[in-house]
Amino acid sequence: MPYHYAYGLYVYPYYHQKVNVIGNHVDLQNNYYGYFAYTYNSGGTTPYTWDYNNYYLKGNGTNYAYGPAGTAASVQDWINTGLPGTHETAIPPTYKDEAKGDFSLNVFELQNKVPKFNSLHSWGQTWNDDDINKNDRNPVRSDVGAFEGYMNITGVKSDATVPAQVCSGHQFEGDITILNSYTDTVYGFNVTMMSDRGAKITQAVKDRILPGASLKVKFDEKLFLNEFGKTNIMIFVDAGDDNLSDDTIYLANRGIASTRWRNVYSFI
Ligand SMILES: [Ca+2]
Ligand SMILES: [Ca+2]
Repeated sequence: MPYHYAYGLYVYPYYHQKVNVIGNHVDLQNNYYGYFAYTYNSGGTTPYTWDYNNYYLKGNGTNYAYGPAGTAASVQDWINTGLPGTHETAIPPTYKDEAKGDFSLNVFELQNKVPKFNSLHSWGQTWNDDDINKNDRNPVRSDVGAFEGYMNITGVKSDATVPAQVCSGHQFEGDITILNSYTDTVYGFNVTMMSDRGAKITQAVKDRILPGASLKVKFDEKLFLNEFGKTNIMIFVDAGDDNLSDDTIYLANRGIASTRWRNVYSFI
């Protein structure tokens, strides 16, 4: 294909005043010219919300993007033109089953990332609530690409205990063991511990956890418990994943709140 020109996101709305190009995945390989983004609008950059797209550009003779704010030869150049937002990425994809034509993405960095945007249409349908197969999107932040994938991290247990008597100023040392229930390595998400008295500490998990592996995370900071009496503490995976029901470990002292609570410590 010595003179093959391939277009990724070719969007030529010309006079349209509202243009959303959000959350797409582009794979352009081995082309003479790989036009990964190509757009024009007579209103300049103003009509666009163009962000959260991922571009995989490999083996092209020339990578090229064109828009009202200028041209670009790489994804970073493209961001630098100022037309797109700063969440455009160039993350290599792993597909679920490329040989069988299943191009669902198995990439943690592209999971649950795209925030909801209001529909531009006047007839009031909701925006981006389902994927190309009519499967539900994550209701808060959806995946990049046409297919919504299921990404899950599980809170397994905590070895921490809440003492029976909490004095004002007690410093609680928290930990949580988490399980990577997803098919790609996970990292860079948050864990949080908080009491029902208002104290809260959030910490990023920087270590990489392989699929199926567990990690015990200790909180660097301690939770200050300032009030005497029954204290409930929750420690949870704070990752905005696709299953929020398996994130939280509940700890309590001086009484058991309900049978729904796991790892409850009673010191009556
Ligand atoms: Ca997802
Ligand atoms: Ca989860």
